[in-house]
Amino acid sequence: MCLSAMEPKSSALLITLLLITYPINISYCVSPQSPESSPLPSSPSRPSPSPSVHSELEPKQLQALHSFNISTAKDPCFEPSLHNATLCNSQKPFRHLVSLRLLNCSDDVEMSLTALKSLSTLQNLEFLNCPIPPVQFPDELIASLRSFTCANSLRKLTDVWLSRLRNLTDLTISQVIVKTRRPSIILGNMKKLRSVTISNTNLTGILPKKWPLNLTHFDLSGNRLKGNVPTSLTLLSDLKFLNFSSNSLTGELPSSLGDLLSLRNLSFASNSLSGPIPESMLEIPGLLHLDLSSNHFNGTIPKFLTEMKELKYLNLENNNFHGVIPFNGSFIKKLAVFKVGGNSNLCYNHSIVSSKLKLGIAPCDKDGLPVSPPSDSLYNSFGSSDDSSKDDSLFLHQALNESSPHSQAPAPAPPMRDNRHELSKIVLGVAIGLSSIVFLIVFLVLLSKWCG
Ligand SMILES: *[C@@H]1O[C@H](CO)[C@@H](O)[C@H](O)[C@H]1NC(C)=O
Ligand SMILES: *[C@@H]1O[C@H](CO)[C@@H](O)[C@H](O)[C@H]1NC(C)=O
Ligand SMILES: *[C@@H]1O[C@H](CO)[C@@H](O)[C@H](O)[C@H]1NC(C)=O
Ligand SMILES: *[C@@H]1O[C@H](CO)[C@@H](O)[C@H](O)[C@H]1NC(C)=O
Ligand SMILES: *[C@@H]1O[C@H](CO)[C@@H](O)[C@H](O)[C@H]1NC(C)=O
Ligand SMILES: *[C@@H]1O[C@H](CO)[C@@H](O)[C@H](O)[C@H]1NC(C)=O
Ligand SMILES: *[C@@H]1O[C@H](CO)[C@@H](O)[C@H](O)[C@H]1NC(C)=O
Ligand SMILES: *[C@@H]1O[C@H](CO)[C@@H](O)[C@H](O)[C@H]1NC(C)=O
Ligand SMILES: *[C@@H]1O[C@H](CO)[C@@H](O)[C@H](O)[C@H]1NC(C)=O
Ligand SMILES: CC(=O)N[C@H]1CO[C@H](CO)[C@@H](O)[C@@H]1O
Repeated sequence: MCLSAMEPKSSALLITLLLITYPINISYCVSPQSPESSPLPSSPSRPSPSPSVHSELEPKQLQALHSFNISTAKDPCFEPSLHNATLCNSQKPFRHLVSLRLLNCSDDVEMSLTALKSLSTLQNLEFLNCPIPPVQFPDELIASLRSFTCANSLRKLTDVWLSRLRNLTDLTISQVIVKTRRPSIILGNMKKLRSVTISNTNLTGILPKKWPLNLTHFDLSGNRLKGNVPTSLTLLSDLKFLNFSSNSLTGELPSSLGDLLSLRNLSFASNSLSGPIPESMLEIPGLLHLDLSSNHFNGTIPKFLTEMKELKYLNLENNNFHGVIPFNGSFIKKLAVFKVGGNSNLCYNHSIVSSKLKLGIAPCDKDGLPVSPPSDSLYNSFGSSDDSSKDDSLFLHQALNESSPHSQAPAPAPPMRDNRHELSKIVLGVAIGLSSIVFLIVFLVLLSKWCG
């Protein structure tokens, strides 16, 4: 008698199963948050105001700030205005500026050579959203600058103008046109660089063969760079962050890419690169973020990726990879982002990876080839003796395999997804769900009366 309680339960189970298999996600994303930090670098940390209030900013520097429309009503060394950030050293009798950030300035601000000359104690200079015309920097300022940022400012920069800034350790340029035929003109002279961002600048030409060897952060994304990735890039053994995404790079990655032992984040996304993922990459112990999406990479996906303990982000979608992916479900679930869709010859082993993960690729057949996506005719031929379609028979084979004792995964979701069918299925599902809840309640009431 009490066994009949199974019936509503199993229909509820059926509904749950139906609902679980609905979401269609080409990519598997546990946490879809954007991994990017703000494109604008943060300013150096500000020392807390010291009690020596009587030391003030050097008068010529104060005058220069005034000429830039920066309010000097308050001592800029103690109470820097919010919008035009200033940072001073603690020299006596006068303090000097070491850092200046010009943010959202009006386009009529004039920066005279005299004013800039007086600022040659600056080590950091930032222009953020300052559409003023390009300015000429005096030699004294160029000698002192260590860090220069120009984001959506100064309208246009040239390679010759930039190449004068030889003492820089940090260079950030974004959303500005940079005129050059060869990026080596810019980077060739700046031997002390540690961090370079030249992003969204319509930079053209080929990548340099010589690099500043102490680079740790290198971002040339969103430009029009062409040609190969030179092998000499792999000499940058301190490099932690490399982003060459959204350019027009071609050819194969250098086979010595694994020499970049300090690498954490790597992106070559959205180029026209081909060939395999270099085997040497298995040497990179701390790789966290790997994005090779939207290229023409081919070959199989190497198994060593599963041994990368730190890996959190893996995007290989929209390439020409083939064969069986070497990952199991627990590896994939450990990642924050995993994308392999858009590789038509890639497949997953259904006895190792559940079809519930929605990887956007087909399951493999016995020979490690993707089972072609079954067509609507499957449902028509189901039950009929007509078994002429090879694809359909493969799919049936697949469906049988899924329920074998090897596999913990439930039967695969119907692979064809038609919106009209989805809608009517939802309506049906809701109807079944509601009626079984009603049935369950009635049943429980009856049961409690009968048992009590
Ligand atoms: C590096 O990748 C991780 C993981 O995707 C991400 O959280 C982090 O913000 C990235 N770092 C930089 C500097 O982009
Ligand atoms: C600068 O301008 C941007 C965009 O116009 C705005 O979002 C931002 O709040 C401004 N910042 C300041 C400090 O005024
Ligand atoms: C770089 O800095 C050094 C020491 O401060 C200085 O002697 C040299 O002239 C600077 N170089 C340039 C190109 O300004
Ligand atoms: C780069 O060129 C494209 C197309 O010509 C243009 O839409 C874009 O605004 C340019 N980028 C910059 C930073 O001007
Ligand atoms: C590179 O870094 C090393 C070690 O920090 C340092 O000795 C060397 O001077 C740096 N080279 C340049 C060109 O700054
Ligand atoms: C590389 O830069 C692009 C655009 O500038 C950005 O969308 C992407 O997240 C960056 N990738 C990494 C690994 O930082
Ligand atoms: C990968 O592509 C390259 C160049 O496009 C080609 O020469 C090579 O044969 C391809 N390799 C495989 C395994 O498909
Ligand atoms: C999944 O793959 C990882 C890495 O290859 C391995 O360490 C782990 O034992 C595998 N887990 C299962 C359940 O097979
Ligand atoms: C899938 O995995 C099973 C169990 O590890 C293995 O026996 C089978 O050969 C694999 N199939 C393919 C196509 O790699
Ligand atoms: C040179 C410069 O950036 N001056 C700006 C300082 O901030 C004020 C107010 O935000 C702007 O009006 C100035 O143009």
